[in-house]
Amino acid sequence: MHDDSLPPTIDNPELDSLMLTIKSFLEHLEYTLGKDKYSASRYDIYNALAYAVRDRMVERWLDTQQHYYNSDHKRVYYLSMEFLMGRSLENSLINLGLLDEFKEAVSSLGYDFDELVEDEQEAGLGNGGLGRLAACFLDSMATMAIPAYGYGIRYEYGIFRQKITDGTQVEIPDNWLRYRNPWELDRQEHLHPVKFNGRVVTVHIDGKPRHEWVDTEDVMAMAYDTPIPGYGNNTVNTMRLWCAKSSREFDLKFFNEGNYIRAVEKKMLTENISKVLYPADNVIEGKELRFKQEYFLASATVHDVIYRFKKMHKDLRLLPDKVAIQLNDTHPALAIPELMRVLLDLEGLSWDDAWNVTTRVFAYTNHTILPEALEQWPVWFFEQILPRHLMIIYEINDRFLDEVRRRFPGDNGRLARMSLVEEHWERKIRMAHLAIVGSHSVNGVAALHSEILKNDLFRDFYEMYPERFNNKTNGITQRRWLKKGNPPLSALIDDRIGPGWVTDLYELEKLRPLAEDAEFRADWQKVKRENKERLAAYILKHNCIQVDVDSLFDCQVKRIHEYKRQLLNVLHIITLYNRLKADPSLDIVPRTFIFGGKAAPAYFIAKLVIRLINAVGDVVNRDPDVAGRLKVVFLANYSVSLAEMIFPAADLSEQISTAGTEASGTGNMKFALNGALTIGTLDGANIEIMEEVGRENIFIFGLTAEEVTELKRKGYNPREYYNRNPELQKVLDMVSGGFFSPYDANLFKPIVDSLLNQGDHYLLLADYASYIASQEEVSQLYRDQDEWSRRAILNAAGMGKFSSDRTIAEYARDIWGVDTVEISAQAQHCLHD
Ligand code: 4GP
Repeated sequence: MHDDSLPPTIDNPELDSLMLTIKSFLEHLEYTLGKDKYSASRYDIYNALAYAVRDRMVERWLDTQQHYYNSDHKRVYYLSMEFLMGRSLENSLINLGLLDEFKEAVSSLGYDFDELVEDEQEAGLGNGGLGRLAACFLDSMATMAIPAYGYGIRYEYGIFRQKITDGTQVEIPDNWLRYRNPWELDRQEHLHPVKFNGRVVTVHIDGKPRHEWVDTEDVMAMAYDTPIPGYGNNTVNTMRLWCAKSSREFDLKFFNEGNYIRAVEKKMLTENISKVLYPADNVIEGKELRFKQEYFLASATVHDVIYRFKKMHKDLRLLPDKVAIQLNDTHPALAIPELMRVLLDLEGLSWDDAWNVTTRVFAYTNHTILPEALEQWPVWFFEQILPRHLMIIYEINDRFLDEVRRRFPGDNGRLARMSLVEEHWERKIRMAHLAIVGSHSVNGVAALHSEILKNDLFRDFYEMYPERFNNKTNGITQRRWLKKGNPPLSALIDDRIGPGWVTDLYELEKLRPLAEDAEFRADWQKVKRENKERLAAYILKHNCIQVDVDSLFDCQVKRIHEYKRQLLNVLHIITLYNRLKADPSLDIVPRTFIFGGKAAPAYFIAKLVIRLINAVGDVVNRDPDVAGRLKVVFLANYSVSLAEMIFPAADLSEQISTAGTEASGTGNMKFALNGALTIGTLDGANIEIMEEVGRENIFIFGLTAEEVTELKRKGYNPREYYNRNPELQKVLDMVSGGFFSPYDANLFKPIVDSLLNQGDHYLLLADYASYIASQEEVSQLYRDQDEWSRRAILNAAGMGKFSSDRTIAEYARDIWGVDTVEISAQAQHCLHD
């Protein structure tokens, strides 16, 4: 096929980079995939292109890893049950500085680059904020040349794909590996046995007792590596994901007895461990399989880390000089007793040495204070599945409680509160306590959240170990969330202040004076319009709803959760609808309400809220009385790729959680970076966004975290608000009375019940009036497009702090103690050798 596909210049000895790219693409199509241009499917074309991109990373990757090995710098291991990576093709090309070249190569071969990009199955190995943060951190660590590894699980099925059928969420399995994953390399040689079950025996070696964990059932963890290229440098780091493989192909006993199915059953069951991501965000799944997944990640990773360390060093007491392990929430916290087990039982360290090493290696990040998300595993799980770890945890606890006794004599209440073992009802291990006691650092993810950890959730621990507690306000990578997601805005910014912001987001400060420049504001508005048109076309195609690009795009995209209060947004929509119905000539600012987000499959109320949004949309979108003024759109299957289209098109960013509940939020940062104004509560990182962009450039409403606590303390009665506010009363009566569900009048009753009869836990009614008033201010301002865009520019200009580069720099300096390691440019020369 070469003859009729390649441009004639291919025989020219002066092959330039473009020709190499074309050649590489064609070779992959032919030799890796075994296709020609006649037989290739669109996935083949995409895969050939992806392989060509990966090739350009491989030499830098090998160089980077070789350099880390030779220089023996301290390395960071970021352990996370979730990595919400999104698509890799365009992002890799941007980071490698090859986007234009590859676009040209693709179009010279007659393919449409933008269409090919859409053929990539996104890597959705995460639920929401915590998983996406991990992905942003990988990008920042590579860009800042930090020797770092992401460690996680290679789920065969990522977060489910969401379909909306008759207004209801339907979950479809995400078979993302079906068309192969060109970004990963399987490492058959990196196999670690992970043990489960069995029993513990004590043997005596040189007169000293040693514990051995025997009669275990082992599952092999096999590594799959994905390259993580830094932006504009030669660093390529690694994300290593573990896949469960059976330790034996068949159970010979059953095989010989002729029971073939029983013989392979075991294999299937063990391989289930990496089968599927648990689809719940901010809530624990107390399932045995999830427990096994967590240990699987923890154990395989600890062994890998030690294996790497031992290639260069003998004395494991030096581990903290070379290794920092960050626990992304408590999900991988079993790595603490696992490292203790390895050091004590396999390496023969004393308890004191092992404990010293462990606490200096580990650091723990908390991502939520919601009680339903704090992991506690039944003691009987440990007894059956991890008996040796239970012994170790008990010993950690005994020693820890002795320390508490010494510090706070006679304070039994404190002992019970701080114990690693919860004794009520079923005995359970409190994983957050284990993570705090076993680490040298505990951080929250925004200033308010870290204060709540110290003063409230982990107060006892803060009193005991104040030096461990610190804050690391979250950030996002501007490479994906501005440069890749919003090319027109990136181009405009580059044109005015240069491209320095791509690696130093504080450069956006230079936009501040431009906010006063009418021509710049006009250009800014043009870009926003272009992005709104792109989203409007998507909405028309997928939802068959025509939206007005001149209307205010009012967006709330995130997981559906009661504390995030999508319902409060809906109450506002119904309020506007009622006002228009009461007075059709009312002059209101036209709005398009855009929602996106998945609900955990078993979360009844959250799924009902999705139905309500769609039901309200059905009424509003069809009513001629409000036509041209209100539209409601629920975009199905909110994902990283969809997010990349929504943020650039948004005018208003809804960040309306009950104060004190959203640990940080990161969508809030993505919106503001793309020039949306925020309406929000004083919660999570909203507070710091306000500080950076100025109080006058953000719409703040509602109770503060302190006021929320105070109101609950005094006794909150939602009915008071209902009785006092006729507009609110009407809205709630419509929802509970079946106005939006004429065929099933009681359908939405549970929603109103949760507010009026079950305590309105997230204080929607208390914040309603203030929210509505704030939305009126939003509308007023939107009438003045010039002033609106001035403030939007000031928002983007204030986003410097919210780069994940800043966050990572703080982790590196305060927690990990790692340096940057620049990789020299040899790799590119090799390509041409
Ligand atoms: C999320 C928090 O809800 C969010 O506020 C925060 O920005 C994000 O972590 C990253 O720190 N938590 C989760 C979770 O996603 O599953 O707990």
